[in-house]
Amino acid sequence: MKLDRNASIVILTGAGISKESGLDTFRDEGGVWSKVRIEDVATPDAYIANPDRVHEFYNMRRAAVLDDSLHPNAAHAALAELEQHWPGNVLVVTQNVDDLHERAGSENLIHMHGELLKSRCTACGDISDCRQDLSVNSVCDACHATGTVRPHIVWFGEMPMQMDDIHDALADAGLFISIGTSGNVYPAAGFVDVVRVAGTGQTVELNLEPSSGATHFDDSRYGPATEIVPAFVRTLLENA
Ligand code: BV8
Repeated sequence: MKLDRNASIVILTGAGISKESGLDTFRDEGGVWSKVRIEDVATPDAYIANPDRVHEFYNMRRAAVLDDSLHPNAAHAALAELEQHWPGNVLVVTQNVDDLHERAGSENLIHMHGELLKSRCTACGDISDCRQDLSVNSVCDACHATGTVRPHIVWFGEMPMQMDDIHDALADAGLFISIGTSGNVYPAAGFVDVVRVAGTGQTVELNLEPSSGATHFDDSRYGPATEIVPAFVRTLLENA
């Protein structure tokens, strides 16, 4: 792959990049959505209907992210190294709500679906770090309201975060890399087409197996992220 050394690179990641760290994906066998229904735990209506159920779901997932046994893997580390050594701009747009990219050293990072380790107050909008269970009895540290603190997560039917910034970056990207995502959830699954329509960027899929959008990519590598991502980053940096 020939790429101008000053080209900007946009990388979309999904649950597959965190799988080898020990976090479940969503749609693989035994994945998150095989245990609970999206309609019961990941929509605004679910939260209104049964906030305790939704808090329980995210408290469990937050505890998994805070577990001492959870660490970034070689794929997260390779993306941080690319950001550090690539001459052009590197942006990671993650659908993941864990903090493994940050812990691996990625700094230019957008959590388009929110973050498990943050909470948001529906009364005053305050966004705070959150490393403990939330419940309907949680009190907002900013406005002191009770029962208004929700997970800072983008549920189905809600607008993902920083979409303008993401679209600006996609329009300028010389290379778009999609890693560890099944290409089922929009608008993230449509980013490859934004780059193709802009006509300036090459597109590559790095995944365990072809995603729903596999045919939209110029190039692809298939295998475990901890193998194919470091190998691909090495190729880019050797040619930089
Ligand atoms: C919105 C919450 C509009 C946090 C999530 C068309 C256009 C626009 C919207 C829609 C549309 N059609 C339908 C919609 C609505 C909906 C949608 O896309 N539904 C789908 C199900 C059809 N989209 C939305 O609602 C979005 N909002 O459009 O708003 C709007 C407009 C104006 C004003 C207001 C609103 C919001 C979407 C965000 C929803 N929240 N999560 C949480 O609980 O985690 S999405 C959920 O799926 C996850 O968060 C995850 O981020 C996301 C994507 O999943 P993946 O990461 O891809 O994981 P998956 O398991 O599917 O795949 C894993 C992949 O990894 C596999 O391919 C596997 O092969 C691979 N893999 C496994 N192991 C490895 C590996 N790869 C490498 N190595 C390995 N070892």
